[in-house]
Order: sequence, then structure tokens, then C-alpha cells
Amino acid sequence: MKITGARVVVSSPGRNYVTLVVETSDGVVGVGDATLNGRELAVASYLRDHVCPLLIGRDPARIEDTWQYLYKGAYWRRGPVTMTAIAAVDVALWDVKGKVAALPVHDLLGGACRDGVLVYGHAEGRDVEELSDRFAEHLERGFKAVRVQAAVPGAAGTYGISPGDGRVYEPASSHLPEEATWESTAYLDFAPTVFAAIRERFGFGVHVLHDVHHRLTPIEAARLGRALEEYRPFWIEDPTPAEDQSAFRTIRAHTTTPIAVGEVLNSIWDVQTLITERLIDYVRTSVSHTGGISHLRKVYALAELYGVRSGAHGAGDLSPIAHAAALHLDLAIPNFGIQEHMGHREPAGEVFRTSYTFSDGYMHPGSAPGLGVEFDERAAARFPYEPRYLPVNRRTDGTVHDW
Ligand code: GCO
Ligand code: MG
Repeated sequence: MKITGARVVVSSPGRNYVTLVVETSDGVVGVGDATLNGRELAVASYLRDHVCPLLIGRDPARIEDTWQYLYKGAYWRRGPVTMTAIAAVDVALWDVKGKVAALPVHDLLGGACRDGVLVYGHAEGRDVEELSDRFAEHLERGFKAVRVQAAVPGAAGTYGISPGDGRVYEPASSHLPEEATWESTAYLDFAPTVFAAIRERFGFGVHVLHDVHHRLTPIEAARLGRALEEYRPFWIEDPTPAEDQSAFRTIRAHTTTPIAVGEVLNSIWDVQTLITERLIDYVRTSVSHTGGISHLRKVYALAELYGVRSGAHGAGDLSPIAHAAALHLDLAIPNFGIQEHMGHREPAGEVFRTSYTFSDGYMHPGSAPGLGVEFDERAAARFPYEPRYLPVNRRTDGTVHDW
């Protein structure tokens, strides 16, 4: 069997998604997600102009060889654009392999290690009361783990807060990036009160998570971790900018609050120090941004040696194809921790028909051959690409800060 076609489809059913479609001489079609929020067309071009021509004529069964060919063959290594492009090819080839074998991808990866994949949802609010009500709704829907984000009083546009008009949280805006304002001092005083309120109303029988979104210095993060210990968070995420791996030594020296890092990192080398020095508890690298299933499972294998668990990024800007791929891998690894499940807003469901399910706080990728996602290209054509940017964050004196 040979690869006979590879094309990139950029569409915006609810938000922008970049999809790679790989066709084979046997008529089997595989799909991969290549979405990099706010920089979508860079990956689309990387694939269209530099990768798709290389795929034609290759044997789709040789997934690892193709990965090595694209990674080492480019000479230029790592980085979100490269690793997202390679991920799309990798995931599409796993999809093909599953369809050829008539097996779901998790069976190709060694089979299920558990009955279901524990997922966490997002509860947020413009104040603690609104957050608390959203939290209660998540519990009613069956979630066993919920991320909490509340607007810091006085800080307009705190990360993670939806506009409050019934729309889900979606940071990307058209035209120019929105600008948010931030001061860590108010946040550091406020965050423990959010946890206190949630634990007081809902007790300790549910996992509570929180995303700091890269905003603190190491010593501030250490202080936050220590202040939250009594509320037993499942984790705090990205407490400092993730690219400075050594910063986590400072945080680790001061607190037992579990740490999750990695959604902006793209390779095993980016998380090597974090894992081998046991500076984190959960690694958040994703299928889409970390070289696909083939590379991410190496990250997880390294993490397993050091007692680090998975906690993959699963925001709505990773397409349903990426979510399906994540669930297959989550099911098959021994050191699974938790999976983010933000969901996708409509009309994404008209373009991506998925077979994964949610029940009582757990997801399952289903048993359809391959990934179990059908990509409807004709439906995708009805939702053309819209340029969008993530926000930019400034401190109150105007200094650009991590968003
Ligand atoms: C998360 C993430 C996202 C990112 C988004 C950027 O933990 O879910 O931090 O909300 O901000 O994926 O594109
Ligand atoms: Mg995050």
C-alpha cells in the first residue's frame, strides 16, 4: 500500500481547525489534527509546502520511519510549528493503520489499561458565586474533577473567564489581539479564597484543579502552592513560564502541591529535566503539539520511570481528532493521570463526527477502527478560516506579561 494523496483543510466550525487528510492506494483515509491556535496557517503551509509532497509514494504502515524522516530530515528541530505538522502526519497514519487492521488505535498501542479515562471540565465565574454555581453544574453532569478559575477582583480579563453571555470561554479574537491586565499581588491573595469557598461548599470528595497560566515568578508560585496545600488541589498548572525548567526546583523545594506543566512544550527534550528531576507530577504535552502519538508515548514512557503521570492538554483549540487520539493513548498507558476535556462548540460536530463517549466523569474513545472520527470535508467547506489571535497580557504599568 502507498500514500497517494495528502491535503490540508483549514476550516472554522466554531473556531479554526487545521486538518490533514491522507489517502492511500487501498482507498483507506486517515486524518490528523494540525491546529496551532493563533498561528494556524504557519502549520498549514509547513504541511502543504514542505511535507505533503514527501508523503506521496511512502508506505503508510511505516509510521516510526516516517516520523524520523520528517523530524531528522528537516534538520531544524522541535518547536510548535514543526512538531504540530509532524503530529498530524503521525496521527493520520495511526488512523490508517487502525482502519487497515480493523482495530481501534488503543488496541494497536497494547490495549486498554483501564475501563475509562478520567477527565476534568472547566468551571469559571466572574466571581466566586458564579464559579460555584458552574462547579455544581459540572457535578450534576457527572464530572469527578473540575478546574476552577474566577476573575481576580480588579483585574479585567483574568485568564479563563467567559464573557458571561452564555458563550463558552474562547480566548481567540479576530483582527488584533485583545489586551488583558494583570497584577500577581491581588491574585496571590485571592486564589486561596476561591479554593476555600469551593471546598466549603462541595467538600473533598471531588478533584479540584487550577491553571495559573505561566503568570508567577518561581517564589510567588512556591507561595501559592504552599497557601493551597490545605485545600488539597489535584494540581496547579503552569505556575511559572514553562520553558524555564530549572525554575521548578524553587517551587518544588517549598510545596507539596502537585504541579502540572507542558501544554506549550513540544518534545521529550523540552520536558526531560522536569521529568528526570521529578520537578512535576503531571506532564501536559499533547498529541497535536508534541509530534503525535508516536512521540508522546515516548514522553509518557520516560515519565513512567520517574513516577510522573499524564495530564494531557485538551482545550477546545485541539480538534476532535486530537481529542480522540488523546483518549486512545490515555487508555493504553500505565501511568495515566487525567485528561482535560473542554469540549468543542457547535458547529464542530457537523464537521467532525466522533465516536467517543462521556459517562459519569469518564470518557472512552470507542471501538471503531482507527481513531473513530469521521471528517466531513464538504461540511468543513461551509466554515471558512477566520484570522484570530490569542490575547496579550500587560501589567498595570503597561509591561507585556505572560498571558
Ligand atoms: C488549558 C489551556 C488553554 C490555552 C489554550 C491556548 O489549560 O486548557 O491553558 O486554555 O490557553 O489552549 O490556545
Ligand atoms: Mg493550561
